[in-house]
Amino acid sequence: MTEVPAKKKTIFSGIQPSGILTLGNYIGALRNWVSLQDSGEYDCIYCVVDLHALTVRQDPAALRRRCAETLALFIACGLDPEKNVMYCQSHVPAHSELSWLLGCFTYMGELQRMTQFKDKSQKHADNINAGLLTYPVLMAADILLYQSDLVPIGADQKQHLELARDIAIRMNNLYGGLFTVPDGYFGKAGTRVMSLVDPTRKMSKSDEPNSYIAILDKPEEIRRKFRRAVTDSDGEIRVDRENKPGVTNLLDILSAVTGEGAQQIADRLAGKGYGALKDEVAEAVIAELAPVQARYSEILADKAYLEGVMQSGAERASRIAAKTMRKVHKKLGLAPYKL
Ligand code: ATP
Ligand code: LTN
Repeated sequence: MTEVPAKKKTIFSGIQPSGILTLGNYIGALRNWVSLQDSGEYDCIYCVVDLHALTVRQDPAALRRRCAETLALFIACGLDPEKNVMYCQSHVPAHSELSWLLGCFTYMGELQRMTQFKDKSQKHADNINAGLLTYPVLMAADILLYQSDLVPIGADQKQHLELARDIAIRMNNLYGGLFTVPDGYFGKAGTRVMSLVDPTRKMSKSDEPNSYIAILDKPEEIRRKFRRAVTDSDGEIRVDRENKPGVTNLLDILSAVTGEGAQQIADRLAGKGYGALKDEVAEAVIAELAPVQARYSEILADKAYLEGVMQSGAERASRIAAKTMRKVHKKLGLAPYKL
């Protein structure tokens, strides 16, 4: 008897094309996505979530460009479009459609207490649009559409994933067996890369350029940004997250890139000045990013290839999504139709 291979678990994750991807995105997300792909244990779906990016004002030309660039960067970081489904969210209309349906099963109170909604409402006080409030519903749609088992995310997205689970459980109770209830998948602890300007905040692509290292920054720029990174005035290289967030962040970055323990690096560099640490981090990051940058230029130059990847990714995603949508239509009682 031939054995039927067990169905692999489905992984889904997304990144907003809201800016140039940073070293934080690379260490905290992309690099982990590549290891998940390489493990061969999962069916992975990686999405450029352009609809989410529209919750804050975007320049249309820049947004259009960044979608393709973000996909090119996925590939440059080592994600293989043959092994994973990779595409742009807006190319699969089922995301928006399911988002509407899930919204009818989500309570205002649940959305209003989301930390990200409160933060972003403060940050964009002149544009507190409904999309900012319903952002987590669209994210739940992304995840539930593919019956995802695992969702690799940073700690900041935990609350949103909890909500996706609550919506799935609520609808499963009402209609029976609609959605897989997803679990979060958190990479190694301590891989939160902090801002170079304010090391108590996370490095973020929508912050000012000096606060982040972009994956595509030139070596000279990387050296300059690390050289001016905020540290402290006691001059001692040691791991101390509370009192020395700047120095600890540099040690963590170096550790994440080289694999040497942060404590070990601190011991090795003890007695040296911050300049030595900054130079070492800069050179290690430059070496880590060099091959990614080289591949990126090649991929971006081949427009036809990139368009093909986008197109076939969207087609593969649409086929999986259509299965869930048929089930949802049927169970919710929407009138049957044939296309
Ligand atoms: P924005 O600044 O637009 O809010 P962002 O830079 O915070 O964006 P996202 O697109 O929200 O990035 O996140 C994409 C993925 O990268 C998420 O899984 C997130 O956890 C991870 N990530 C983002 N910034 C960091 C960071 N500084 N350290 C570790 N992981 C990060
Ligand atoms: N909200 C996430 C991006 C995101 C996402 C998703 C992540 C949108 N949809 C689905 C995982 C699964 C963020 O800001 N990092």
